[in-house]
Amino acid sequence: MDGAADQQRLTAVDAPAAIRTTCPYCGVGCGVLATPDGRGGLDIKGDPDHPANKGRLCSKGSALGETLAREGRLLAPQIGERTASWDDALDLVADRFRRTIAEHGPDSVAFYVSGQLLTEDYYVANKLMKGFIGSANIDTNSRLCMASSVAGHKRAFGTDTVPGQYEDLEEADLIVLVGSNLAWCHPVLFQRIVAAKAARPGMKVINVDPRVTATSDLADLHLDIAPGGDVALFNALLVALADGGQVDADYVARHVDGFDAALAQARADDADATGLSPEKLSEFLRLWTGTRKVVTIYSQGVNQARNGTDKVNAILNCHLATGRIGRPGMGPFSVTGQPNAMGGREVGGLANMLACHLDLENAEHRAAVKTFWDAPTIPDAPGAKAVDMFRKVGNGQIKAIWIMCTNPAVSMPDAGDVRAALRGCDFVVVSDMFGDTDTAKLAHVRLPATGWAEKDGTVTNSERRISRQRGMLPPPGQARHDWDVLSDVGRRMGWPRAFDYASPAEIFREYAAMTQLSVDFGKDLDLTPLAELSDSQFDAMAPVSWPLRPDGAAQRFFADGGFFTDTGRARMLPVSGALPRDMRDGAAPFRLNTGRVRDHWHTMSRTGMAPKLSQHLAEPYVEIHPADMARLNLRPADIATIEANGQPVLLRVMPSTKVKPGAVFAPIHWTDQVASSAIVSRLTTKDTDPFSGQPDSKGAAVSIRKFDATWYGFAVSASRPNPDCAYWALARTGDGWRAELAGLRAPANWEDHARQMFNLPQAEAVSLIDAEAGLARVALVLDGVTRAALFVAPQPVAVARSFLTGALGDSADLVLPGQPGAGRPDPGPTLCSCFGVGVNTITLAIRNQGLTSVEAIGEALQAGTNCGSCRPELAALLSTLTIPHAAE
Ligand SMILES: Nc1nc2c(c(=O)[nH]1)N[C@H]1C(S)=C(S)[C@@H](COP(=O)(O)OP(=O)(O)OC[C@H]3O[C@@H](n4cnc5c(=O)[nH]c(N)nc54)[C@H](O)[C@@H]3O)O[C@H]1N2
Ligand SMILES: Nc1nc2c(c(=O)[nH]1)N[C@H]1C(S)=C(S)[C@@H](COP(=O)(O)OP(=O)(O)OC[C@H]3O[C@@H](n4cnc5c(=O)[nH]c(N)nc54)[C@H](O)[C@@H]3O)O[C@H]1N2
Ligand code: SF4
Ligand SMILES: [Mo]
Repeated sequence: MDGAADQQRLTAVDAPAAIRTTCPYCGVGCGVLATPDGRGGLDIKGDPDHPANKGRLCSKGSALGETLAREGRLLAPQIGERTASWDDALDLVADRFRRTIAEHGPDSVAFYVSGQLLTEDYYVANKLMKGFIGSANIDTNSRLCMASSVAGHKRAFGTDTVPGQYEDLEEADLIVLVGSNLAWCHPVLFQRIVAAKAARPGMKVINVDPRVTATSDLADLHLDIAPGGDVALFNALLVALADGGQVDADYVARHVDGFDAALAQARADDADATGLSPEKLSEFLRLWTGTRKVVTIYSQGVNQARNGTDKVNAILNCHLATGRIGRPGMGPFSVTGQPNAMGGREVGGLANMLACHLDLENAEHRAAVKTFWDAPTIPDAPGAKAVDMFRKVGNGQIKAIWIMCTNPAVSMPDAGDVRAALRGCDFVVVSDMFGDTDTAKLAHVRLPATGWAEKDGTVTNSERRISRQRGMLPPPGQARHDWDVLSDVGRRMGWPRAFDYASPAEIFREYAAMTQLSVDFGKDLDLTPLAELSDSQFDAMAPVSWPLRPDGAAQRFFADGGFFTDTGRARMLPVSGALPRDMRDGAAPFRLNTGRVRDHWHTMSRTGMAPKLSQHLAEPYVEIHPADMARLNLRPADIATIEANGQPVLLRVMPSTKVKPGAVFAPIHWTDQVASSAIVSRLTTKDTDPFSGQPDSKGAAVSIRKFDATWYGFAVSASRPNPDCAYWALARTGDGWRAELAGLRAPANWEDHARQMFNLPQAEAVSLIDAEAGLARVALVLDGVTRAALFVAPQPVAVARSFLTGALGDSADLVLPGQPGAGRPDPGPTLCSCFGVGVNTITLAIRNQGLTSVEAIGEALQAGTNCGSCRPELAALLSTLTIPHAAE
């Protein structure tokens, strides 16, 4: 194998071999060292040699070992409720697709895929749909994620090119984070910035976000921008750059078109749309105009908006006007969400793209792709973008859909409508690792997919770096790789030669060879040097970023122009900061902003398995400003009914001054598998950006009212409870489950209720019940130990949850008080997931040991010393505890 020393295996004497692979969560693309523990599990560490993370991992990456259980995995194909052979299932899929196409044409079928597929899976899906089925009806959850960035890049650069690399973040003097909660969503990049700022305190960070987040803690300046006000902000900046003599006239003259029109439009704009105080605005302008090395990082607060593409171009305009692009420490930086969002874009996974950054609307590009694939056909019109795709499923224009590696019943806007569309669809196929996702439950055929630890291939991260994911564990049951299943269907549909793939290496070689087309048409994506990799070289492939340079040095784009437009020049675009009317007038009565929490990944199918990741925020919630709570007669920990699209959602009320009055925030992660009614995407709008088709997931108009519970409950149980009440939410614990409960009518007998909910009909009930006061505590005991316990009160239940989640197995008299006995302190809600350290433990240590820094907390308790994801919260806790203390 050409002396390529088994790159992926680091064998130390007497130690099992660690396998190098890549984290399957966010677009940072961290390298992971996974060592089989001999018991079917893996020990997980950060890969010190991976350039993205240099050994770091965040809480989610660190807990990968807790997500490998077979429980819940789909182990065999299913047709309806019956288990089927692969042959039967795939014959059915191929036959139904073929028949539907024959009767109604190729546009009557669709694939809805995912930025979490590996490049090889994605490549085959795209080839099958566009080249052989002959429709462009393949779209992906990247439409909900990166589409506005793609459209903005293409408008300005002529291609979807991210100009910079991660080391620019360390080299910058000013980092502007726009609509990005990097601390929670790209934690390792955030930690890289934290370290750079600690080493160079002169470095400044600005955070542009309507709400205060964990990311704001690092910021020297937080701009509480009005929702959607980002275009006006960057237009104001463009004017300030022009008026302050900061425009790089030479760069613009040589490489940029459209400067005058963009500036004229910016001048016509009203900075009031930013909603910022004049002081904050001028501080922002002062810092940006006065700093040469600026990186502007942006993410879903930019992309997921009705004016998302314009936001992207407003940002790009400022970097183009100043020539601050593609040079060390400078540039716009769209960070990708999913691990392979970038790879999907490279292989043309979106309905309006071709593979290798070629354009579907270009006849020469289409012809070249068709020839390369030796394909019978190639569509000449873009397919349906995600929102339209499900609309067409709903109205019957699309009659068969294959959903792969995504959970649209939870993640699509107006998810209730998407569910109705799938219920009415003639033929729905779902490929997933799990058989009980909300989407899989709506499928006619369920196909078991291998997951992260089992599959092989490549992913491309935010900085265009391609890394290998390597399979380490055997596929459970009959699960198969997505590329393999897609190829099998391609063969069964009648194209045996085109889909005769035996390995991901083979697919990767074909794809790398195909990037010659990109080169031929003068585009950016060139992987041709990798087209000849042998299987073993592919196995051993080290992380590599494109364009490939023999010395492996950082590779940036556009410092000297070289754009991929027809003229070779970039385009600045005139973009208006005027808000669409409904944004200007404010969403009535409340504007719902949605996003992510630190320890969960999307619809939780994997992170929900990890006890460590399920304690930080164990219940779906909505952040509401106290002034709004007063208006709505809501108290802390009440439950609120949030309604839009005719769909009610129940969320726990979390008072917060981090959101503004009139705006509320709710995380996206809870599904019907873990909560009674908490899918926030039921509430979001189908309105999309006109250029990218990306839905506005951050600005739904919702109404809010108190949910009039007559009782509230908290429960712990060794096995999964089966709640029967209006409100419930479940989360894993180290020894079972915890549940938050509330109901409209109390059951007649709490002991019976508990036995039923916990499925422990034989258990002895030890209880304390005060029916008049509405109080009940029931411990269910088997063989002297508590197997489950239920705590009920007429108000939100006040018990020590972190104590109770570890108390199963104790006797009922220890559990029923709901608080730890003397000498056994209550650790409080978990703040550091890696070491399971609670808020109370940290607070006590700060008080008793006089700790004054995050580092000191780490030394005393280990908290914050592994992944560092909780460091912003430790800092916040320190400041709230130490400021009043100092004043005493
Ligand atoms: N822990 C965790 N990490 C993840 C994920 C996860 O599920 N969990 N998912 C990954 C994926 S796929 C993605 S796409 C990324 C997303 O990463 P981010 O984009 O950082 O995450 P979000 O929380 O969706 O939204 C970012 C912020 O946009 C703000 N915002 C809302 N409206 C506006 C506005 O009009 N202007 C501005 N400037 N800001 C606004 C919100 O208040 C929010 O704080 O995270 C990735 N990483
Ligand atoms: N309201 C609102 N909605 C949003 C967003 C928001 O901010 N607000 N964000 C949007 C964004 S940016 C994104 S990226 C989406 C994410 O939304 P989804 O893509 O729907 O969420 P996931 O939970 O990541 O779904 C991935 C599914 O694939 C399965 N899976 C994992 N690995 C494999 C595999 O190798 N093969 C197969 N076949 N299946 C696998 C998992 O079990 C899971 O069911 O949500 C979008 N929706
Ligand atoms: S930052 Fe965390 S979630 Fe993202 S790739 Fe790295 S370890 Fe995985
Ligand atoms: Mo995303």
